[in-house]
Amino acid sequence: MSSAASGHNVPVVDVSPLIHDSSSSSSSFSPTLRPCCDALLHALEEFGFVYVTGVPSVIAASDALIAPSQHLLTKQSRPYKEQISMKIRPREWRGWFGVGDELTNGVADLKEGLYFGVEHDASCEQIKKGLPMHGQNKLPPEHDYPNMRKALATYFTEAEALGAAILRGVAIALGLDETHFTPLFEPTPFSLLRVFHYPAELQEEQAAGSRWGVAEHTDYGMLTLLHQDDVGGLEVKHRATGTWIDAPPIKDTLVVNVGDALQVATGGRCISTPHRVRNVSGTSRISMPFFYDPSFEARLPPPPPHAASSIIGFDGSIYAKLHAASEDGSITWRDYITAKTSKVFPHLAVERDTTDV
Ligand SMILES: O=C(O)CCC(=O)C(=O)O
Repeated sequence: MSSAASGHNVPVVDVSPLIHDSSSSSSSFSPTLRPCCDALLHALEEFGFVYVTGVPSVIAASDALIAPSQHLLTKQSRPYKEQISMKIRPREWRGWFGVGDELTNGVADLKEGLYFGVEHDASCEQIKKGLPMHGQNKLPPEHDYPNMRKALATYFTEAEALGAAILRGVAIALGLDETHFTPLFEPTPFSLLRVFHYPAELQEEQAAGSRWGVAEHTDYGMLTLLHQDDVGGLEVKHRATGTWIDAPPIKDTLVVNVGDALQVATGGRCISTPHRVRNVSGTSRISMPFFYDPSFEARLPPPPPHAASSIIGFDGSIYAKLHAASEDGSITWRDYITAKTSKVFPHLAVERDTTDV
């Protein structure tokens, strides 16, 4: 059933009060700040998704990055893209992957894409220590795509600032200290950015419902900020009714959704909602999800004792199992993310120092 038919639509919230009002005392909050925070929380409680508007600098930065990425994915040959394959130095978890390489819930997706992470200098401590998922982003030659590395860095800065602002809003609406979530992201967030291309010609199996652009899943982290082009195809499961609703493109917005780790961190208040992508438009679709996630060594709070699945979430069993298996009952973002990544690209699995989950 479409969202129009079900009468449920993911809400649109103008988050400019959160961007412009950085006062740290609730007595000096602008009059629009609290209603904005409440509207955000309300959307994340009912849908786990919200469209955010009032973020022109983030939209401009995503436009600057999506244009060259789209050209690279849709116009270049496979051998050209293979020069920056994820299979080169796979531990770094960066570069291009082809259609069918990424699995969602064990099923190969009908999409190709690019993975980017925080940019690390070859001489940095993390690289010297050989930490997984650290490295330099693989980009096409500068003479073909001038300024792409700069556009990438600008987008990371903009998206991380927006992620922090939204979590501040969630904390305020929950009646917590506005910096409640901040320590998880210190010293620096371990964000990941993906650019996906859902080719036009792969629509047949998707129309039949036997394959997906991205199969049903929840996101594992804290917050996802998604730029989608104007093609459409994102579907979100509405918790109260269990129906799939469309999340169509809306100009000058980003789609923001809750991941499993934020669902746990809010005691189940914000919901990590199953979603999926089906491109049956006959046109290529491009999207760019940005995962605003804790620092690599951040300690993650355990799920509350005897947590119901409504708290640990759709895919939160990994989170709960890792906690149960750890000696002191605490796990790091590193434990969690490396457990997750080995499931989506089994052939690129990075080593973990935790027991199998
Ligand atoms: O491409 C999209 O619109 C959504 C992608 C997605 O679901 C994800 O990366 O988790």
